[in-house]
Amino acid sequence: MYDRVAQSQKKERNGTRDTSVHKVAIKVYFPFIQIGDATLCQLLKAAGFCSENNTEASNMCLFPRRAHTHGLPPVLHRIDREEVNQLRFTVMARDRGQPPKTDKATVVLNIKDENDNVPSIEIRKIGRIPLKDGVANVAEDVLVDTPIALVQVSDRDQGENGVVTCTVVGDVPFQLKPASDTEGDQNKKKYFLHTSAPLDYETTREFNVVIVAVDSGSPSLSSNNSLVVKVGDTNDNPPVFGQSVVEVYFPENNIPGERVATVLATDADSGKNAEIAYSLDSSVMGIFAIDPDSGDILVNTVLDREQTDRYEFKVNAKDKGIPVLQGTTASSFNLISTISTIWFFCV
Ligand SMILES: [Ca+2]
Ligand SMILES: [Ca+2]
Ligand SMILES: [Ca+2]
Ligand SMILES: [Ca+2]
Repeated sequence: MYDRVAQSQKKERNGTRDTSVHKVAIKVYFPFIQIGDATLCQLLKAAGFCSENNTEASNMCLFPRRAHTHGLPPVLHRIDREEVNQLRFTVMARDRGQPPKTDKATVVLNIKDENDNVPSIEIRKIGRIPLKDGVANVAEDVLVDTPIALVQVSDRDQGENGVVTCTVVGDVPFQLKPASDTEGDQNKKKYFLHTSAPLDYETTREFNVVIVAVDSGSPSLSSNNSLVVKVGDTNDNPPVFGQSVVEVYFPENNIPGERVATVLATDADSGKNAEIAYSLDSSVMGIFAIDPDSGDILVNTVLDREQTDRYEFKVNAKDKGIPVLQGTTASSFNLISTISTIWFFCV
């Protein structure tokens, strides 16, 4: 689209209007420099005014050069305001008298904007949060309100057509906050994507964060971009025994090395954070032993009820995370050995 700001001025010569404009050749000039048809057409073609297909210079240009053309000629090529927002040139009219008389006027075409560009959304790495190929890795123990990515939105259109509003879609623990309090270029805005609630790897390991940008054009245009947030595990869960107390009945006069019982603890974390090593109280070392991996409790000696009929000790379960977490504080693991029975507790 275009506006005519100025058009050919009517010219009076020697006080008398020259009405003999029957066969007027029109040539178009860029300011200051008169150029030939070919160059002109190249320039206009670059500006979007010329037909791509017609190789005849005189027919390629915005002005078809028909001598009787009046007013603004048709535009032969789609104009993109985002490429050229104003075109200023000189139109010259020349009659075919001898000697020819000429006149010229400057024409300025201001291209009106249409809302023909959707907002663009870029999501970039920020700080120490790794972000690559649209995937950010965020540890579950980040504080609420931690910025995890930079979001840049822009719109090539003008005015309201380029004013963009940006939001996070859906129920995810993330929100956008403007990167700056000051009102800058409305067509380009920066936001930080923040965490808005605690993350928990054990509950949700991955979020697909969809960001939608809508411009204020009429009708408005929108676009979206997304970021996958992978929540990383941290060692925030201690091992937990399935039973707080285990009771075992075990015969005396046993064979040394026999398995008394097996204890089992679980850990909600992953990897090393969930690998468990079992150990016994030092008070019963030598009498009992435990396999650190399997939790099998073995008796190393021959138990004699008349000597000791009850053993109480704690079993510890520690994970291999950093820092190491241990079984809960209610850790009174009791092994009670009666004459022929053992029962014990796990926590
Ligand atoms: Ca737009
Ligand atoms: Ca536009
Ligand atoms: Ca753990
Ligand atoms: Ca964890």
